[in-house]
Amino acid sequence: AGAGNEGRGAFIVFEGCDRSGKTTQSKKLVAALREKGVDAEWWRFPDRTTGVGRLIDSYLAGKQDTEDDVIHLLFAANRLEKKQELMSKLEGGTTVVLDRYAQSGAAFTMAKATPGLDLAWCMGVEGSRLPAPDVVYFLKAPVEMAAERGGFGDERYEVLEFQRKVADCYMNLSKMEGWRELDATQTIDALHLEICKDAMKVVEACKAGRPIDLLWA
Ligand code: FDM
Repeated sequence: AGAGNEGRGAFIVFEGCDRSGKTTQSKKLVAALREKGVDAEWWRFPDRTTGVGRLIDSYLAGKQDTEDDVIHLLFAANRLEKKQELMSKLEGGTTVVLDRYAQSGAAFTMAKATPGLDLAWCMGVEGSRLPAPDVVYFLKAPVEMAAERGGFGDERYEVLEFQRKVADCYMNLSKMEGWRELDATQTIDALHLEICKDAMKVVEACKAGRPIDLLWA
C-alpha cells in the first residue's frame, strides 16, 4: 500500500436484473471514488477474457449448450480463478467495485429451478472459498422497464419471463442477506449520489479495519 492508502480496500458489489444500470452505476462510482482520492478499480463477472470466461461467453451467446450444473460451476470457477488477485487488491488498499458477483450465480441458477440445484448447493460450491462483499447494491427496476433499454434480448437470459424469475430470486436473497436496495427508476445522477454517499462510509469502515468475511461459510 502506498502513502495515504493505509488499511484495506472495500469490496463493493452491484447486483440487479439485466439492463438495470449496474454497469453505468458501478463505473460512475469508481470515477467518483478516484476523484475523492480513493484507489479504486472496476471489475466485472463473468470475466470473459480467461479460458473459462470464453466458454461462458459462448454459452451466453447461445453458441453452445451446457448443463445447468456445469455452467454454474464454470461461473464459480471464473470467480475462483480471480480470487488471489482480488484478495491482494483488497489487502493492498485498493477498493474493488464489481459489476455482478456470486449473488448473480445464485440468482440465475435458482431461477432455472433445476432439481438438485437449490440455494444450499449454490452457496456450498463457492461460499467458503471467496470473500464476502462489504456491501451489495441491489438495483431494483421493473423487468419491463429494463427490457426496453438498449441491447436487451442479445443474450441467452435476456427473455422477459426468465428475468421475472431472476428478479424473484434476487428479492429473496436480498431479504436474506440484507442488501442495500435502491430504486433504479430514478435518474442516473440521483441514484449515483445516493450510492456515493453510502459507499464512502463503507470505504472508511474498511480502511479502519473492518475484517473481510467469507462469502457463505
Ligand atoms: N450470470 C452472471 C450468471 O448466470 N451467473 C453468474 O455467476 C454471473 C456472474 O451472465 F445474464 C449471468 C447474468 C447475465 C450474464 O451478463 C452476464 P453481463 O451483461 O456480462 O453482466
